[in-house]
Amino acid sequence: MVRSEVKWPVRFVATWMLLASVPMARAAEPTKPAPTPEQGGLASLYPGDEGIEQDARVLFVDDFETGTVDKIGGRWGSIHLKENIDLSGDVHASSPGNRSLHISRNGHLFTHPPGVDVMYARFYVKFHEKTGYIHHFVHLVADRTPKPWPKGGAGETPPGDAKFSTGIEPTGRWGKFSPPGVWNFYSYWHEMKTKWGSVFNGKQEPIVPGRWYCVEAMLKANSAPDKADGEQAFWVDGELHGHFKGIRWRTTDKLKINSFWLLYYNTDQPARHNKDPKPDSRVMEVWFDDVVVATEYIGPVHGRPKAGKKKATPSKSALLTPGLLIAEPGKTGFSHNFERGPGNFKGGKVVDGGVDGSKAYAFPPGGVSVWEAYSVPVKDSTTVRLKLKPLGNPRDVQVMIWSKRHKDNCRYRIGGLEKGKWREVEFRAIEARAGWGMNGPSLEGDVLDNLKIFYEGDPGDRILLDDFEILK
Ligand SMILES: [Ca+2]
Ligand SMILES: [Ca+2]
Repeated sequence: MVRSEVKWPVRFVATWMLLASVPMARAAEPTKPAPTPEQGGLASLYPGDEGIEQDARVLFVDDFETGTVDKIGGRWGSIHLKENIDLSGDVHASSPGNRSLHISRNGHLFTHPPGVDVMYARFYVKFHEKTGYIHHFVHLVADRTPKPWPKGGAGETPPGDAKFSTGIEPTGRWGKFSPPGVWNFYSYWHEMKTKWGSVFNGKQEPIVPGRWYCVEAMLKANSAPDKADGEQAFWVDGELHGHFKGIRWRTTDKLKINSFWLLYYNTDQPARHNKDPKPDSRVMEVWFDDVVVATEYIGPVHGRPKAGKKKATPSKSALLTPGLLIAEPGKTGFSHNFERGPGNFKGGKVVDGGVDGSKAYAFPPGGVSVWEAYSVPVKDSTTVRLKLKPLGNPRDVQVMIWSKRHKDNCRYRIGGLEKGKWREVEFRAIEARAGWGMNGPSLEGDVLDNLKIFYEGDPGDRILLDDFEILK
């Protein structure tokens, strides 16, 4: 389900401001080509990973050597179920450090390196000796309109200009392998085979529970919208275990790989699917370490740091720095606060009870619409921002925008409204898409000059609308 989003959380804003104030180590220019996988990858240039974060080809690093779990969550940008996450002294044999990240049951870290056309992600991982089967695992994601947190989308085929993703995941292959199973890719893109994604099998080598592994996944976008030359590959302990070619991941070069999701997601579903004979005896715990995300092959940690123990360095990450990943909303093209009447808004009426004691516009399930009040060409930066407060319990709140270009309505769904509470809703015009399932073309290249909001509810229900803005 597509969620509407409020503005970035204060915690996140505080984090990037803090990082922005810290002088970052200047990235070294790459002086020679990256070593191939056979030559040991980028890691071979940085014994013990020491200084690897300063390589211009490296996008993000975390060795979990510094900071509390809260601090680590802050530098990634998004942490989920942090009460299940702690730091452990259990490290892999070639670890240059002393700590790893330990997750029990469920949890994740999520970050946004700068958008690229090819991403490599290397991490060390160990599953508990008594691990069960795992539902979903580590993902690389391309998202045209990224948020600080991961979005849902299970069971939805993403439009080719909006999103694609791949997960490097253990699978039991319907009970053929004992937990956690064998590695495979689980991928979502506009040409995937079923609405539940496509599976890419690699070398069917069972993962040994309780043993550390170095896993690396590569995701490479197709070189042009009409070319099916995208790829993905994965390595286990530096050995290539799967390489898949001929994939048309995207239909526009504007869609970049820009998110890394260290995910540990468990439900009882995989135990059922794999007919686990003893699901109650399983211990769902995992350890991660030495995460490096780059534009070239990284490879396992090579040798020891010159200084003995690696000097702890903070990770570098874009952390959704405004303007870096996605065009910032532009100047205000139109705004209306209902203090001087309804303007061109129709379908309801101006009432008291607006934001901060002001006026608002109350509208019934049939909706509020506005026409001929603004005319803004739709670019990536074009943003709709407004505030809503339901007085009842509305269902399926939808924004509908008529597209002259597609001769169809484009839609955007607003979820999570709470009775009696103001909520700021903000979305990009290109997130509105034609078709009931919002899987048609987007408003990109169109002109935004109308909008309607409607919902399901009792005839007497009302939603208050205030502080309506169109940003160019
Ligand atoms: Ca470590
Ligand atoms: Ca107002």
